[in-house]
Amino acid sequence: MFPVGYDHRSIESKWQRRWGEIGLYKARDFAGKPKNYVLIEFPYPSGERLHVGHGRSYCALDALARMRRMQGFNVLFPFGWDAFGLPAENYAIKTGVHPAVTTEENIANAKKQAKSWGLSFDWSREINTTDSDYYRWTQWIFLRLFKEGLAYKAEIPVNWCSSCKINLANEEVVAGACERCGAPVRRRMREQWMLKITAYADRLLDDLELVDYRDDIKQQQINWIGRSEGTIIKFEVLNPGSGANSERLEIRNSKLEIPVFTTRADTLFGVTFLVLAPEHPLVKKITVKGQKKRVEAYVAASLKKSELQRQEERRKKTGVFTGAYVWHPATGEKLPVWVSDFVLPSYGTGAVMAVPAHDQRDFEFAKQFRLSIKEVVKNESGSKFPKEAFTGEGTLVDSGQFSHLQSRQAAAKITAWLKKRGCGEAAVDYKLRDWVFSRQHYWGEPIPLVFCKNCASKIGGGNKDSGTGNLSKGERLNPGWVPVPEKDLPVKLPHLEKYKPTGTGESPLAAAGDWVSVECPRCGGPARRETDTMPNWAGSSWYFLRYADPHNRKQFASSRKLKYWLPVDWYNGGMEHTTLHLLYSRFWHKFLYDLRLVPGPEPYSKRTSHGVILGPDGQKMSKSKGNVINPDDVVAEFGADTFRVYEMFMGPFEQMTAWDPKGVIGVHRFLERVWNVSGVICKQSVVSSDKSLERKLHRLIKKVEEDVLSLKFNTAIAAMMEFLKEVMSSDYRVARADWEVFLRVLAPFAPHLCEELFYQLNPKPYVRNHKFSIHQQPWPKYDPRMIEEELVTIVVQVNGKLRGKLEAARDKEEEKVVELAEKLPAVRIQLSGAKITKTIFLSNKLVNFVTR
Ligand code: ANZ
Ligand code: ZN
Repeated sequence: MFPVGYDHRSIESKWQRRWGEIGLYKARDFAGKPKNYVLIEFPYPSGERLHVGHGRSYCALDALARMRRMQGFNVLFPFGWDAFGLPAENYAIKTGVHPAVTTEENIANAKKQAKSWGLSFDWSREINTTDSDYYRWTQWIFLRLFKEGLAYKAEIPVNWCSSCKINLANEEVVAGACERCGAPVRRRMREQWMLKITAYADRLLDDLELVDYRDDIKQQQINWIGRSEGTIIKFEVLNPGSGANSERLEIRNSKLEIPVFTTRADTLFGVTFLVLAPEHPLVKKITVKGQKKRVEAYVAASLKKSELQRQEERRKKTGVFTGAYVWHPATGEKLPVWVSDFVLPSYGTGAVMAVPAHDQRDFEFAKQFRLSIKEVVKNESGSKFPKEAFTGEGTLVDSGQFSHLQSRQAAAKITAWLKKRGCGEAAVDYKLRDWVFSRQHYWGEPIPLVFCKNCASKIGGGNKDSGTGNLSKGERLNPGWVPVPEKDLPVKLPHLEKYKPTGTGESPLAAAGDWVSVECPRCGGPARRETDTMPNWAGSSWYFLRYADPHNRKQFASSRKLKYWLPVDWYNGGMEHTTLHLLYSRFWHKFLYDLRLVPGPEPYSKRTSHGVILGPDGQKMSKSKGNVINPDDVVAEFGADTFRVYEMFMGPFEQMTAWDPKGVIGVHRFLERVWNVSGVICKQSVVSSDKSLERKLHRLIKKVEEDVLSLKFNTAIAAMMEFLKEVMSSDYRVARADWEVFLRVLAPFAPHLCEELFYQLNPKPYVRNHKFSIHQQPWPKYDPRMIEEELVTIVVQVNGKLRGKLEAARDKEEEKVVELAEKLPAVRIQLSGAKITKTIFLSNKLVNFVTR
């Protein structure tokens, strides 16, 4: 009866079909069991298909999901496609086929792959972010953000690749160059939609305490948010060319001020000039006539540089004088205002008070342009001033009433003093920037807003009678921008044949005249749709919510279902997504939480990341190096179970590991051996297992369970391999029932093989019940008493004469047993004064001391 060889081909397709037919992995809403939501990052369906890196995350979390089901949890383990965005668009551009077509094809192919791996996804909940039934809710959430005043248009620099002729997202700029073509990236100013994620900065930081993320992942979130405490100080601008006191008064009334952000208010008396970022809006306003040309040329040149280039510490400082001056708020001195690209527009206020004696960049700048340097902080040790800036803290000098104070205390006092005079206050600044939420690409969710000139003029004119009272915060913040009514969602992405980037920097949608012209939903007048689309981060910012209720047409998900399934119990994904994606989705979730639309403040209870898989040569896998392992080949040759087990066995889950083809063969042999051993056990009739094997089995159950929950899939598998060896070397002294326990432990890892072998051993329940499966059997319980170490009695002799006995754990190391033996009272007496010449040790049996 028993088939001769392990034929993965027939087994795997057979069981996959059956599991699909009986809906084995369907998650049931409100089932009366504890829920467990296991989530993996959903993939981009690119032309490259799924690779072994996807396999690592999917197979491991699949084993977890399967074990959790056997442990009695109602598991939600869903899957879907993050199908908008650049990868899909790039692929379409490369192949010349419309992204809608290639996306569908790519999904079909990747789905076939994922299915061939035997993953236990609940396919009935599959989602696709490009499906208008899905993105209607992405648009809906955006509109809620807009209405709450968390979306605004701003003129900001965008990264322009002059070779690809497109605007690049920051993450597509690598070391100042375009990620795809390598050409240098220029910065251009453009109006973009922004989302005010900074309004949530503190909560995104503080609530990290509520979650169990791996330490380095938490740290990345903290660094990215980059909270820093300091002072904003306002410097008043003098009228250009002025100097006389009478004119100073005049300007007092004009109130042109330059706010700066500093973490070192204690150095206020050392400020000798101010520096603005080239992008600073005040540059144009304050530059005097005579300096205009020079300043404009400098600003144009710096826009060509990337942020990274600008921050390079060792670069020679460049800059230009605006001709304008500010007053020092404490000393009343006139300070020149310069422009330099080492000041970034996106940090602090985009302007700095330069303290060359105590800031190295300011120091270099002052040297370069012969500006004055004034020392105001001293410290006996550590100062190399005037060779370089002294950046440490110390005692204040030449600082008026604040002299002799220590830095920290001085900073607080100076801040309070400034506040009293209305020219400064304590401030917190974040590295985190608001989220640039528009892209000039075709393949994305349309932003559901229209622009109406008529409405703009009503709001802009400040006419109180025009009924601005019923406007949302968003409309008041963005005059003329009118949301598409919720009942008209989704705003479907029109089918365009010209989907390639236009070369002008505008979205291809701008050319779709019919689609762009609409009636204003507010006043009925002529209006234009927003033609920018959402970034590829949008759809993934809330997809885990949709899985709770993927077919809902009235809401993004029902609150009862959200309450049942959320938060995600365990989320795994790539290390490259542990900053932005995690922050963005946590931000959206918190926003929805504030609207009482989701049950808790955090979306994911636990977050882990898998290590990258390298090619067999230890290099990053890439087509050009020819070291790419195609999972389809592995599955075809060795089967999905081998692929799965190898993906988990190859090394510690969280570490970078090289693919080893020999390792794959080793895993395949292991599974073959499982097959063969099962054949032997099927034929024999051992009623009760060898005691020591039975103990080992119990230990195995415990170990696998613990290892899976702590991401040690590799050691769990090693323990199963070890157990199998023991079975073979102990002459198969395993009862059928115990062997079935072993199969149940292995089932989450090699689901097809174990299902088949379980069936071979127990065909009846399968025949009787079409829905019967090993994957529905309970996870075996280990007996704690069986885990305890087994004790053996060891005889202790001195010169061959029995002097005592001791109990020790089986297989205890020689060294330890001998130590115990020496301590037995009778033995001690015999050994006192004698010299041991030899110690004979028989494992688990005897110790014999030979003396002279
Ligand atoms: C005066 C000063 C004196 C500063 C001194 C430092 C030392 P962190 O700690 O990273 O938050 N700064 C502020 N805005 C900037 C911008 N847009 N581009 C470049 N530099 C900027 O950094 C805060 C410090 O970075 C601020 O404190 C400011 O320089 C500079 F002895 O102000 B400091
Ligand atoms: Zn209107």
